[in-house]
Amino acid sequence: MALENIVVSREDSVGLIQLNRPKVLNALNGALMEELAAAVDEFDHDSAIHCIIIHGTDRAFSAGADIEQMSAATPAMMLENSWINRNFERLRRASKPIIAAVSGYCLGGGCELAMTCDMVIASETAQFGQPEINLGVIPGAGGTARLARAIGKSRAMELILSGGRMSAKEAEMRGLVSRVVPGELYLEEAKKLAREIAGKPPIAVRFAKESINKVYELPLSEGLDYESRLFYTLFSTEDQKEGMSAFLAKRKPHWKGK
Ligand code: DAK
Repeated sequence: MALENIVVSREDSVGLIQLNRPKVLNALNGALMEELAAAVDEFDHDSAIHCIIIHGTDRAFSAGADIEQMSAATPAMMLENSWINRNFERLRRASKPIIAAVSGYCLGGGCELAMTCDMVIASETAQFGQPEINLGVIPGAGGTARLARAIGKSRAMELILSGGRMSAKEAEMRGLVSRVVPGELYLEEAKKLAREIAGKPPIAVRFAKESINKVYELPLSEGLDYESRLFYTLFSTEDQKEGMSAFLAKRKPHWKGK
């Protein structure tokens, strides 16, 4: 597929996807979402890639869904042609970790995209918000569900109902982002984290991601059971034997992903 809306590259075992509609602040249209989900699928099935980064430009991660594409839509058109939700679901199902490296505007569907990723590294210039209310709608790709879980009901309510924005510093303080770094370093820091994760045993990374995401949605007792089943399963891997033998022998482990 010829890519017109994203740029895909790789650095060793890290897959990079840049949203590439800078003239409209990386507004998410159907074509971009299809390309993005396909690129994530491809990296997810590529055994040489162990971590994925999604980023935009310094000015904007993404200013949300393409308002021009949606403005004349009917409910039937939005439902039938639900390019956002269908493709967000493809991202959510990826087994490899996805880092959102966010700088500048991260609004509406852009904020929902960042929240669909597993971690967010933010530039100090990042601004988060769900301004859909100003357009006569509400967040529709996870904004009300995920933002309230991430930062608490009261602040999510305030942000979504007022259409206001949250600074990177506040997003970090409230747990929406894992780290805020100086503007010129956000992508480098995301790559550093991705390389670190890519150097860990792949099946354990996959299970850790699966467990955190699953358990986040379950009652605690069910979550604990789910986590311990994955934990026990890891004792069937060669990497568990290698990791523990290497520790005892005081040498570096060599992961096989088996
Ligand atoms: N869509 C289309 N174009 C956009 C855009 C967007 N979301 N955001 C910005 N642009 C375009 C602007 O129209 C402008 O184009 P030109 O005039 O140059 O042709 C260009 O990007 C630069 O923007 P500005 O001139 O406005 O730049 P400023 O720095 O002055 O302002 C801004 C930046 C981000 C504050 C402002 O552009 C803005 O307020 N943008 C809209 C932000 C927004 O309302 N985002 C939420 C969109 S609604 C779904 C589920 C969910 C969704 C959709 C479907 N389903 C279940 C199917 C999600 C909906 C949304 O995200």
